[in-house]
Amino acid sequence: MINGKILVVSLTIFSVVCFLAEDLCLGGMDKDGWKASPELVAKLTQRRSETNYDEQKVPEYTLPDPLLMSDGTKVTNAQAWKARRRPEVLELFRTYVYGRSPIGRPKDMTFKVFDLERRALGGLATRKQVAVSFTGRQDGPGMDILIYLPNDRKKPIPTFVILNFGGNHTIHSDPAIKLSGSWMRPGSGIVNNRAAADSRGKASLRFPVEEILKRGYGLATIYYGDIDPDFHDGFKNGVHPAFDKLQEGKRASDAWGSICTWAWGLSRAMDYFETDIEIDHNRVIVLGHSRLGKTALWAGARDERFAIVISNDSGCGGAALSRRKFGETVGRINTSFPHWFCENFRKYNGKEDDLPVDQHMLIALIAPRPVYVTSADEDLWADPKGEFLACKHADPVYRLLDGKGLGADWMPGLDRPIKTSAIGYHVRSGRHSLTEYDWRQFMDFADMHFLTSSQGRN
Ligand code: GTR
Repeated sequence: MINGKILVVSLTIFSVVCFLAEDLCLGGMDKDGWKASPELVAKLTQRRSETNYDEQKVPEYTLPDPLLMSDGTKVTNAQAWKARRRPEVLELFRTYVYGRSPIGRPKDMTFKVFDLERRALGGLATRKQVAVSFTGRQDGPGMDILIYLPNDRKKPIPTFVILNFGGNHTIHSDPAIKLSGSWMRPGSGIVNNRAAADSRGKASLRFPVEEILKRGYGLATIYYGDIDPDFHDGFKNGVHPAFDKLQEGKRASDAWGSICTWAWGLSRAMDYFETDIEIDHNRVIVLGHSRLGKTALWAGARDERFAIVISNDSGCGGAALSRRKFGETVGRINTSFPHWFCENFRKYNGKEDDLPVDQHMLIALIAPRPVYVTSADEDLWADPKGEFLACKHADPVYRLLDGKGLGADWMPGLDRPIKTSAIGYHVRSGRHSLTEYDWRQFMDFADMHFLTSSQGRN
């Protein structure tokens, strides 16, 4: 009898401890987690009545199982994922979403370091600027990589690589940064002429260069328009004329869209990093904001040389699940930006349920490498919940490969990052932007992973 009582008491204590432990494992998360502000939902719905911002109106959907092969076989071990399912999923994204890029390193590509300053930023950094010619021809397409590396750390340096929207000179007021980045949208009179000297440092709030260097990281950045200007001209500008293979004068329905060209450019930057002994090419973190967040995910998915992948507010065609049709949809994005994806993607305008993939599978392609996804509270266009759910549904692949996934079942509260597992996530206060707060979480996340990696940090 006494033994029975002891058993009941012990079991009760045990379940309370388990309950608390579960709560602790979930980072003390509220099961309700983040929710969009009803006032904001009402305001945005009024502004764009054709767009759904209401969680109640998200349709029922079934996601494709990332661990189910097209032939119906279930993937049950890491070997089958790597050898069969991962290539299959990659191929689906190539064929139906982003398009196909040339394979490997272009054979005539050249790198030229045209600037090397050992005492940049008051001695804090070494600055390098590298001209990349994709075809090795002066008149061919190319890009400039701007690199800062901290001077007070042992080399090689783990480095963030990020595409920028306005030209390399916009990320910092350092007068030695080569002015770059201008193109004209034909017929529209819209000029992206950030090449003007007065735009130096204009985007510096998004690039806390000194803070990054002080934390022991390098920063490499490239103007995305160098690779492919961001407007639709029938794929005549940027890298297209040099690399596109037309079939009977026509582009293939899976020919690369601009997101794929930008991602390809990031891989070419990685080709350079592999030649620079001061950069730790085994610890390169690819990061991007918004359309360039979509790009960072695709770059990290297709190129396993990137050690960590970070998507900031990437939304539709990035981290957000398409099937939720919340905020920006496949039909909307393909209409507003017909040059971003491959032609096949348009077949799914309004038909998201027919897509053979959804964006959780894009995140799964990065496994087991660490990935970090962010959302912003006011950025309902990018569907914060859909971005979180894509992480959650990529989790089975991470768990199959290394036992550590997202480590959370519910969305965390506002400004409560999940950053101690292989999949990191936060929803930050404020708008669609890349902020110092975001960068701090990214550096904490990288610190944690690089410290625990066998190579350690210097
Ligand atoms: C918006 C677009 C989003 C996002 C954003 C950006 O207009 O609808 O998908 O990519 O632009 O890149 O700033």
